[in-house]
Amino acid sequence: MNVPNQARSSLSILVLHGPNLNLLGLREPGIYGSVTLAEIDQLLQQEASSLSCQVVTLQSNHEGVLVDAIQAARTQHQGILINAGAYTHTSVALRDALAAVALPVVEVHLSNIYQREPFRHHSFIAPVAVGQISGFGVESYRLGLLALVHTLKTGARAN
Ligand code: CA2
Repeated sequence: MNVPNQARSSLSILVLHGPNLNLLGLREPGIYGSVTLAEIDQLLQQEASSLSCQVVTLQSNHEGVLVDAIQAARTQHQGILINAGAYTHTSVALRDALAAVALPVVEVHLSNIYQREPFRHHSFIAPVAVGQISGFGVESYRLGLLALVHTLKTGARAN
């Protein structure tokens, strides 16, 4: 886990990246772009600084590791920003963990999952998230963090 600017703020966000996202910038740049995951994490750290909050990032290819991180977040973080990768479309376990911790969740995707294959159109996470941002590349993460921090600071929800 990457934990800079820790002492700066009491608001802490857990950022979770799911399977294969460690390959970003290294494979298939035509679909997911040329930015690496380390660069995305760096961008989020900078954005967090300007929002006076802290982000802790974790990537895992293992569903159970992500479930453990979500469960642990209950006592360590105030919100979760998640790109669950392919687990978005398959994982009841991640959805149950997110529902159980009851922290505000924002779901993000680099690609527009609704313009892609039909099996990517369903998200198990969307029903337990405050909202979803999909299709803006790296901007999806930045916008997602902004939306999550706004939700936490104002309590704003659309419904
Ligand atoms: O668009 C997204 O952010 C996705 O969550 C990415 C997932 C995909 O399964 C979701 O449907 C949408 C895939 C991440 C795989 O990332 C790679 C990066 C480089 C090379 C290969 C895979």
